[in-house]
Amino acid sequence: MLVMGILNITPDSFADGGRHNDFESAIRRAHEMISEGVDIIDVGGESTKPGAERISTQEELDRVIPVIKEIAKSGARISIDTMRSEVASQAVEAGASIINDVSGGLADPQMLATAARLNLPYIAMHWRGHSKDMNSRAVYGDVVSEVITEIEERISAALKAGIKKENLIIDPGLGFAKDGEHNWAIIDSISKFVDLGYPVLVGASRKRFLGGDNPDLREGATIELTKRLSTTGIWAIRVHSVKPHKEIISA
Ligand code: PMM
Repeated sequence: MLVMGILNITPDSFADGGRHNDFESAIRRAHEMISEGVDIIDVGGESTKPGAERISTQEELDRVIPVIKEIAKSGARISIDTMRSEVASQAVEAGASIINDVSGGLADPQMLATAARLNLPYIAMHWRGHSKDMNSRAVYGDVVSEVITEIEERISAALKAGIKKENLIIDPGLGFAKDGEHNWAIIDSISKFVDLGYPVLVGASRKRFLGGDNPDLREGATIELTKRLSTTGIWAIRVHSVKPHKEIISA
């Protein structure tokens, strides 16, 4: 199971603030993750936390492109966490080699065709709408079967757009239009997602359903969950801290 390390470049990600300091902090953090054995560094410039407002394409590019260019020099494998095809294209030019789209191609009508043209691994996450009002979409009869059906629809759309089967990765999208009960039901049935025949990425790290209002307190639960997921056949986990996850996987 691979470890994808999160590198969010949003104004609230680094304590010191300011564009230059954000850049320096991001590069420092990337090198730290590399020294800890990270497999993929997931660079994102747009917050998708519940309630988050969107930023402009230019703002997103200004945040991620310089950081990707710099990290790429180290030879690290980089994914770009974006819903925008323009950001995906420029990120790939800058050195990213995986596209991580939390909207599974739903936010930008050009995304699937762009991913097909770029011919790189494409992560399609389960998504029901933008973060601003996603909590109102957390309504399911049977969450597991509905999320699987909706992921299957995205797989069909991706294949139809020309994305190769071997480039497709799926993600159940924990915390995206899902409450705590929904997230746990999906985790309990993660083998059903693995059985779809595509690599599965799971992003649970420090999310609210792991308990507590302070994200730091959710870290222990995240590591426990990684231990549990490490025997399920999933492809990778997306986490904030790299070292403890690497350790628990190899323990
Ligand atoms: N979660 C967040 C952002 N990007 N990408 C994928 N593929 N899966 C996720 O679960 C996911 C993601 C939000 O978490 P963060 O605010 O801690 O980055």
